[in-house]
Amino acid sequence: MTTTPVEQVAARLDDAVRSATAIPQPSAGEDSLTLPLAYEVQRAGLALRSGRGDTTIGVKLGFTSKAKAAQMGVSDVIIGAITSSMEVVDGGEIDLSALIHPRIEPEVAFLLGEDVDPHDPRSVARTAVSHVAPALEIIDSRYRDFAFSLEDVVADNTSAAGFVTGPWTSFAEGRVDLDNRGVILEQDGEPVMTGSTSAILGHPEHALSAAKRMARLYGHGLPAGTILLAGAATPAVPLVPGSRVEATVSGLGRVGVTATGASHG
Ligand code: 0L1
Ligand code: MG
Repeated sequence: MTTTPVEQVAARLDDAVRSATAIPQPSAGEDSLTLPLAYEVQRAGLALRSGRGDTTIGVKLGFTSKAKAAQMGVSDVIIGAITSSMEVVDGGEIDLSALIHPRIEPEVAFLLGEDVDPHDPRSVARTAVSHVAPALEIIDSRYRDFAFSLEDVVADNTSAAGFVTGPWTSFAEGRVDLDNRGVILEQDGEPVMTGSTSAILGHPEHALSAAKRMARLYGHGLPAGTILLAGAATPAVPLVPGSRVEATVSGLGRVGVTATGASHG
């Protein structure tokens, strides 16, 4: 069967996910991508996952911290999808043998209680949020050395590999203040990163309008039930075999996961 260049890159990335084997970056070879094409690759990859019953259940933003955006030389966030197979229960285990060189970062997650129409200016993501939770995101670039261009990482579904959400708090108007909340990331009971929710676009709620804008631009849906990972509050750390990682977001609570097995990296 004839496949397009977009489908070929998507298939290579999908194989990399399923075999937990790093591949060369498209930007390093003849498959160099523009940003719109990179999002097409991302969509094609999600279609392959969906064909295996791995459905999209949310979206995530990347490059939401000024430091990370500056490091990448970009001025806007990126959007990816999180799928059912990526979800790990709070307090549960993540098997590193299915991953390449995983890292973990503390985030804030929102749950949409109502549909958001990315194309309707009257549809406001913030008012559609029903709950908020502390979260952990596991990122695992499918590229060698965890190195990539902006287009490479978009094609790779923004390195999305896993996520854990902690206890959900009702997001009644004005009741949950997410401004400049302290965030601690602990590994085996020892703090390894500290930060603030203000590292997420200045305020995690800014991620809601950003996600709506990016969803409109790049064809993501935001139906009721969507989990929205707003972005990292600290830099990511390597996920060490056997370790227990917990994140605390002041005022929201704790979320944790234990790493089992050994990654391929
Ligand atoms: O979730 C993130 O902030 C990661 C976005 C992609 C960049 C990376 O893999 O570090
Ligand atoms: Mg993240």
